[in-house]
Amino acid sequence: MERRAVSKLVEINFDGIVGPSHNYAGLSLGNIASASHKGDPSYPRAAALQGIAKMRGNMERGLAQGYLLPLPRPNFSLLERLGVDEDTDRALRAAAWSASSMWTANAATVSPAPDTADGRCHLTPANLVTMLHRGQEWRDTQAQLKIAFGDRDHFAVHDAVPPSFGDEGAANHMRFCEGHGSKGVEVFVYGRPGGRFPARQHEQASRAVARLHDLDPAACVFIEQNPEAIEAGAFHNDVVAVANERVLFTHERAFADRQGAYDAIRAAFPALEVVEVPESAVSLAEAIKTYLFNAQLVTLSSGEIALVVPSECQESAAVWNWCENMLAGNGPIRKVIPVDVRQSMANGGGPACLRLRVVADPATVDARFLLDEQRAERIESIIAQTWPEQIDPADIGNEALAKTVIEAREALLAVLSLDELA
Ligand code: SUG
Repeated sequence: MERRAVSKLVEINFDGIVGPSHNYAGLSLGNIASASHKGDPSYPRAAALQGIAKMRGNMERGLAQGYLLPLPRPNFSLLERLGVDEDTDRALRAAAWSASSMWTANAATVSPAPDTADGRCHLTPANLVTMLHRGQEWRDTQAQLKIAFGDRDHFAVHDAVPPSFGDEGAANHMRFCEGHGSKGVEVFVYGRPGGRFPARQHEQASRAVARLHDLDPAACVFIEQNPEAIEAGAFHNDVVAVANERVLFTHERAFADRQGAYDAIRAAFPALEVVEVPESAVSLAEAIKTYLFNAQLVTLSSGEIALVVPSECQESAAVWNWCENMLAGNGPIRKVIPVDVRQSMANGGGPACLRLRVVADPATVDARFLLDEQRAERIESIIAQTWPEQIDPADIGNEALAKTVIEAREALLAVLSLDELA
């Protein structure tokens, strides 16, 4: 009986649906794409449809797919608490309008049931305290997690780790395992402050999450991110490394102590297979520009491992040559699949940023958060009808736009029967 229950565990990717207020406000210091697109017009409808197309693609590949809903924006309570008025700096106002919850890799850290002492899947929302516009997310995110994963026999949803220990969730967390349903080794990657850009993941936050999830200390590894990578724009570790089952796909310069990091993971997980991209083939700068590592590394139903990369990777000779050479060899990654998420990419969010991985039996998850053909069509149709086509930076703060954004989200909640999130 027990064995049968365990075999139902699969990886479900919960993508963030891009919210109707998606815009480019240049809010994230250390995130090069966000800074360089500051002030550009944004296209929320196209952005959200790109996201749905990515989800559909993964669903068609046989992968279990879920989603999380956009959070309520503008956040009037934040505007009030900051005393924002007409003369206030635009960035402060824009924070309350940010659609940044789309990047659900920062929604929470997830420890699947086989890894935890009580045999439940544990989720800790990320406090995201380093950035004002992200720090407003966690309570509303937690409210959704409590509904989606409300079955207490199978899930535990915690409160965020208290400040000042910055926690950015799954973007700085990797899990190694023989199969998603078997016990894994969880790797927490943190940054040390002191550089030009903020180190958004604090070691103490990572350690607190591991304790809260009651993980086996022998199956936890804590690794320092390379300060040079943060300096080059890798504000989260998932910009330079990604893991799936036995495979670590990483840039040579992702970790402060490269060999020490591999050795530490291998000591806890001897089957580790490292696919490392050397600086000589793809520079750190090129990796960050194309987001080669901000890819979804997934196991297809055939058992093959595929890398779902941003289409920007195809436009870089260095990156694409490396991918082609890799496929010509006989390494563990057998397919590279480009997807167009350009609207998200321009704010520093690739395919991996847009999803939160949860290993669970889909039957234990609230079905209103799971994608199927019918829900995909409904979501697309609401987006096509109600999401603003374009937002110019000067529109942020505009009352008519606020009304459009609020109504668009409410229409989506209604069609998914999730009005309790209104
Ligand atoms: O937190 N960008 C997000 C991108 C998050 C990417 N997530 C992962 N790597 N997992 C961030 O920096 C930009 C918003 C703006 O500038 O308008 C932003 O928040």
